[in-house]
This record gives sequence, C-alpha cells and structure tokens, in this order.
Amino acid sequence: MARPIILDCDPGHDDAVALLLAAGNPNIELLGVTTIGGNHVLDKVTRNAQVVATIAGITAPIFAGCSRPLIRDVVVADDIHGDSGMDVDFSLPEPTAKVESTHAVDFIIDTVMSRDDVTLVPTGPLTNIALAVRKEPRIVERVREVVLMGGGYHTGNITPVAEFNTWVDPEAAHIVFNESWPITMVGLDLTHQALATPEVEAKISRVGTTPAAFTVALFDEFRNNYRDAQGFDNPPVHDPCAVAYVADPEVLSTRRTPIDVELSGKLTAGMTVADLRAPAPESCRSQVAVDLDYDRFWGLVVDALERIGEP
Ligand SMILES: [Ca+2]
Repeated sequence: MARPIILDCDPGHDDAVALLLAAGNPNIELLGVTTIGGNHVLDKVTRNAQVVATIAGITAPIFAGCSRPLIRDVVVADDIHGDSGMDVDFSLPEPTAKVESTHAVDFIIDTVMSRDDVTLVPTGPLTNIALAVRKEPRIVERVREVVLMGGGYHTGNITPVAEFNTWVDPEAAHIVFNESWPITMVGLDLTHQALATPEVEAKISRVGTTPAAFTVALFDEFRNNYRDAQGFDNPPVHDPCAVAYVADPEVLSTRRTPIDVELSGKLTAGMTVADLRAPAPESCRSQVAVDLDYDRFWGLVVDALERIGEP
C-alpha cells in the first residue's frame, strides 16, 4: 500500500527533487503539493512547483499557502536558489499545471480530516502546518506522522546553530514540534550526507529523459551556489531525504529524542534543541535522522526518475 502524503514545500532546487521523488516512487501517493514562502517569495516558489509538475507530468493538485512567517519578516535564500528561487541552466516550460483556488492550510485540514492515514512532509518553513494545527487541532490525532526537513541537532546553516527552515519561522516550528503527533526531524546532520557528486549526476544523466536532464541541471546550479555560499564541493540535497524516509524507512537511521525550538536566544533563535543526554522517555514521540544509506538514497531518486520516464 502506497503511503499518502502532502508535500509542503518551497521549490527550491532540492524541493524540486523531493517533488520528483514523491511523484515517481511507487510507495508514495502524492495527495497534493502545498507551497510556502521560504527559499523565495510565495509567488515564485508556487510557480516553480507548477514548472516542476509540468516538466514531469505530475498531476497532483497544487495549493498556495502562506506568504510570510507568523511573526517575523520574510527572508529568502537567493544566495542558494537565485532570483527565481530555482535558477537553473535549463529551458523551462511555461507551466500548464494549475494552482487550485483553495488555500494550502484548508487543503491540509480538509484532507487530514477526511481520512486517517496522511503523512505530512514539510520541506520549507513550517507556517502552513502551524496554522493548520491552530485552526483545526484535531488534525494532530488524525495525522499518521510528520516527517520534515528542517533543523539539525549539531549543526546549522543560516546561523552557526540554526537551519534555514526553522530559523525563518521559529514560532511556527515551535508549534509543530510541541504537538503530540509522531515527528521525524530530517535535519542538516542527515542531509549534509546526501551530496550530489558527479558520479550521482552521471547515474541520473543515464536515465536519459527530460526530467532527468532537468535534475542534473538543478544539481549543477546547486553545486556552484553551495560552493560560493558555504564552501561545499558537492551540494547537499536536503529535501528528498524526508520523502525517501517515508518511501523506504530503511534509507536512514533514527534516534528517539525530545526536540524543542529556541525562540528568543540572541545567537540561537530558530535552533532545534535535541536532548541527546540520555535515552528518551517512553512518552517521547519525536526522533532525529542520524545516518543516511547513501547508495540506497540515490537509488530511490534514480528509480523514481526511471518510473516518471518521458512525460
Ligand atoms: Ca525546501
């Protein structure tokens, strides 16, 4: 049985790959794609979702969400993702995939309340998820699991200790991490292992389709930007790691631990604080992703692209 998910994203090079993996993996049923301002402003990331869907023939409905964090000002990651939020040396089509009129927050609530098996997979700031749970608290009991890309237990990127998604909207992250649903944090400690090397690019290139060529172009751009901005030789492809864990839980190892989000620290706002000092109490329903099975992960991405084929 394929696991139904809602992908809440801000494409974003790595969000684009997460979307391709979710669409192409047979263990996942993509119920809908919701967008959130993050890597760039809402209008741009929503258009990017439409472009990816058009390139890959993805028919899941797309819903636009919140344009700014709960309290803080909009901050975008144009050093990593460019002026469009998904700058890439590739001829992008005019999108034919439409955006639905329903707000993302309402789509999330309506979908979760209409069934009891939905996994939420947020790969951007957590504003949509936080608003959904405040508007309809009963979704907490109905969601199967939240598997998010964000945070980190030993490292940051936008600051020394905070990851971009949780730093952009720490109040939303605080809400999401303090609800009682099962939550898996696929943070930087894990995603910095998911490096797109030239060898990985060659494997994807051999798939020989337009979506595969698009993926390689995304990695080339991402490599240049990550080299210039953060000194990486090869780019860490964060967001598909969360989707991969839903598709194939063996792809990464986890450790159960309490997690909270720092709101007020002068140097630490947006930090996800995992208490790894001792075994987690029985009641703890959160866990962090620890080690990635690198070959298994990239095998899933290649397999998804092969299944998507040439739309
Ligand atoms: Ca993202």
